[in-house]
Amino acid sequence: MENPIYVTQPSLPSLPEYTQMLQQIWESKHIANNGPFHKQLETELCNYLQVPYISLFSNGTLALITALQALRITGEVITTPYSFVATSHALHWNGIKPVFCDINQTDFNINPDKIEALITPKTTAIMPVHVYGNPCNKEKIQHIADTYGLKVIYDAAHAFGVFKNDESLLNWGDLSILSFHATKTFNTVEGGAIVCHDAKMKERIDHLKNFGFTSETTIQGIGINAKMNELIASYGLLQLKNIDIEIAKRQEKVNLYRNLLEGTKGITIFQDILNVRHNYSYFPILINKQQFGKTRDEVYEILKKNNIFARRYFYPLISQFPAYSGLPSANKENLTTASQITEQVLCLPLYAELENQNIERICKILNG
Ligand code: T4K
Repeated sequence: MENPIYVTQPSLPSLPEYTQMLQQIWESKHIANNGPFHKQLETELCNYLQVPYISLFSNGTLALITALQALRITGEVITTPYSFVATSHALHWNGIKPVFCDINQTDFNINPDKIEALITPKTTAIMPVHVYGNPCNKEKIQHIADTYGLKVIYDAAHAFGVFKNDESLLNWGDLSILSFHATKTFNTVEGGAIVCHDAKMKERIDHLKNFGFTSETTIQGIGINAKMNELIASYGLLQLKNIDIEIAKRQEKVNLYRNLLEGTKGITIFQDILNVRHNYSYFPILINKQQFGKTRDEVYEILKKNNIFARRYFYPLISQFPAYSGLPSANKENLTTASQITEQVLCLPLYAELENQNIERICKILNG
């Protein structure tokens, strides 16, 4: 039996270089709480991502939870059911009701044409997700937000380094959050960030992620502990040095998949979007049983038998989990596109060190 192939595998920094950085941390004994590597990583990320302010977090979920706190969001928030469950959990942890909106067939993102009908007097914000790093329809979403006085928080967990028309997606809306989890294109083992537009908001977020402390003896607001430590920040600095190579290698893998699967009946593959610099975080395909002859789940199982662990991101829909399925907006009839895609999607293995021969093997299985 061949070695297992997982949906992803993290790229790791050079161990000798990391050891050197650890040596520095050991000597300084500054291991947490806004240390020198933490500050340096914030600065370097702002430069790389072309954003004005960034606040590092210990993971993306806490960044989401804190972003909602920072904007004092309450009531109802319109969001997508087609995401990782953390998107809605962050709302729930803030006592906010998620209101699920259907998605587009083309990019898997929230369908802006369906948002307005979901607005009630309790709606305070829209929380879209740039699914797989595909840019949301910023213009339409912002227009609705401006018309109804709503905030926009982008869950940009998949959108590290994605640009549209040379503009970073992370500058859209009121706040954007990132995840640096081990499974992401840019990983710091665990980690995340909030991107914001002004110094005052950055200060507020920095206080919130540090229990609410504004000075040694003053607390403003009830914060949480969501800080990134020096061991992780230094690891992040090394990862950032390699990020362009990481993205380029992923792009090569995606191109190979596209060449090998182009024309396979019943499998939909997706091409790059015009004027978008992608980060190739996932390689989703859609499997149409009528044309392909097998269901998505059958394909998933066949791959598994071959020691290939593709993942059904995102199945089930968030709205199908028991915690959310009782909400009126979870009704499948209002989520027809999301309900169809969640049954057809399969994310094939994708990571920088994935061997071409393994991609060929996966495609051979798919091509029968
Ligand atoms: N918003 C969105 C839209 C998100 O997608 C996510 C996270 C968040 C918010 C929250 O951000 P974080 O709080 O996580 O920073 C994974 C990740 O845990 C999660 O970060 C990610 N989205 C989600 C889409 O995928 P699982 O449960 O599928 O991960 P897991 O552990 O099964 O890993 C998948 C495969 O990756 C494994 O089969 C093997 C490989 N792997 C994984 C890890 C952790 C490795 O090779 N090495 C590793 O260390 O959720």
